[in-house]
Amino acid sequence: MNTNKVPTKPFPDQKPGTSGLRKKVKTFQQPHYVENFVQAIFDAAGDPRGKELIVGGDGRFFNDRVVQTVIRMAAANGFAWLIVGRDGLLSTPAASCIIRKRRAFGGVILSASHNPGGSEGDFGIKFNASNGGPAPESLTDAISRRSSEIDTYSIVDAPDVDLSRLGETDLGGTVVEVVDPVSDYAALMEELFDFDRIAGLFASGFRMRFDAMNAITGPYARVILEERLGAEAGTVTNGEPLPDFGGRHPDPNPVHARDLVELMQRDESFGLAAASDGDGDRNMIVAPGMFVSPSDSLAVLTANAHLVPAYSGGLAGVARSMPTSRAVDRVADSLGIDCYETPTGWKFFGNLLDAGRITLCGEESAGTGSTHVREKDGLWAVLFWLNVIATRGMPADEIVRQHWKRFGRHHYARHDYEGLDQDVANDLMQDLRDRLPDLPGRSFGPLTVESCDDFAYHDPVDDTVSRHQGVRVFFREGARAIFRLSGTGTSGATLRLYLERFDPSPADDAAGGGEPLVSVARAAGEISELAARTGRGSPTTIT
Ligand code: VG1
Ligand code: CO
Repeated sequence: MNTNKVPTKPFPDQKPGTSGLRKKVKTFQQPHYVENFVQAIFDAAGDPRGKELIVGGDGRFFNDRVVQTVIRMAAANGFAWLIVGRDGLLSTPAASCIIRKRRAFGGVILSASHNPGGSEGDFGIKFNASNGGPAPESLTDAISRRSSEIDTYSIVDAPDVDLSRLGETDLGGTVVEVVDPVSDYAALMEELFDFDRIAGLFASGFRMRFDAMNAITGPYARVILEERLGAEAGTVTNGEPLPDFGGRHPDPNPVHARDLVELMQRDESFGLAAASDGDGDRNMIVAPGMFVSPSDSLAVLTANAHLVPAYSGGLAGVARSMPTSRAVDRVADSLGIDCYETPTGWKFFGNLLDAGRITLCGEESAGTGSTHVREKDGLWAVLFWLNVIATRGMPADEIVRQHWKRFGRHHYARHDYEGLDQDVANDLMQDLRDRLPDLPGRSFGPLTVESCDDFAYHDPVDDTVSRHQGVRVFFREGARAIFRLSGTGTSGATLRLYLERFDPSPADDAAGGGEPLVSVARAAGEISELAARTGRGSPTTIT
């Protein structure tokens, strides 16, 4: 079998963002674009010879082509063994699970996660290291540097590997093993949770709805929820992974999965509704009559972790991304454990998890996870909720209300301003940073600024420092506003404005969210001159 060394020229735009390299499909379809980036990964990640690599993706448009390219290039670069999900499919948490289980060198995951798919949509490639987690910043920087100087890549001359059948194929000395994408992951879930108890809950007539959004989690949810746990047939909806996700935006939030929120308002026979995103690492939880904000969900799961077999021995600590509400901080305080605050993006949790400093972690963007893998994990979070509901014998909305009574409530919302001009967005952030020293003591409507800063993270494990991770403004009245620019978008700039306000003795109703945050949003708007600079009177999306 021939190995070709193909001459190439660098592309200027191959710097990974919050989670891998994400671009329009059309960008990835340029000749050599995929190959350059994959070679940059292999060059930066260390000597691949004789090692094992995990390969799979979320099934979006172009997944089937790129997976074959990665296989041919991995063979040419000397990997000994490739584990590929059947049909080139693997959810992000399942890939992480398999990397860890096989003690592999790492994994290449093909996904643009919650971004839309289809030929006009987005594609992405990310590398996970041998701990199963997203490449840390030092490695993504090295990949980006390598991509800017690359002049050849290696690829074997071979026909496509048949990925529809399980088993092993030899590709010029490299074994390509096609595996069932679900089985290792399902086995891990069975170790973590009390499956008998959850099955008992379903047997007693508990109903739920899981919307897989025609993305990767369909096959996982069907096997685990319907086949193993006995949830009624039809529990999993939109369960077929489709290249364009059925035309929907696979981002599980109250906007893109509104029908779930409506279902839980309308139909009292359901005890829980949930959804996941394109690559299966996000979770949306809807209790009867109530959307559970991801920040609240992290706090509730932390407070109830002792009820789940895997976490019954106690938690080492917890972590949340900086914009995530401080609800979990209160729980950590009452448990007497550390709570770390990291920049946005899962890669920052890796060191804390590896060092045994934390057991659970999460983000406001519907990501929750634990030491069981090194990625956030959508279905895991749903099983966690089911385990807690089954053990406490209490409806999910009641669990949340009791939580608020005990700890107080952090009202929370995220306002996204999408498709902004890049320069306008950059200037807004820069001017905001410049004005920070003047803000403390100033009042904006009923709120007075207590303190503010440009968030920098000092990793306590490896001492690296990540600066400019978002501007934080704290108000005396228990409110907080955070500004940062998205690192996952593929056109223009997205400004994210995160609003939070603490209420120590919340009313019993589920609504909230909006009203207590109006004055925080106004103050944030004034401080940043948002409307004047962007010309926008309101956000594109509120979640
Ligand atoms: C967003 C979220 C962040 C998440 C990231 C990847 O990043 O805010 O919390 O980790 O997406 O999620 P950004 O930079 O656009 O704010 V996924 O499920 O798209 O890999
Ligand atoms: Co995702």
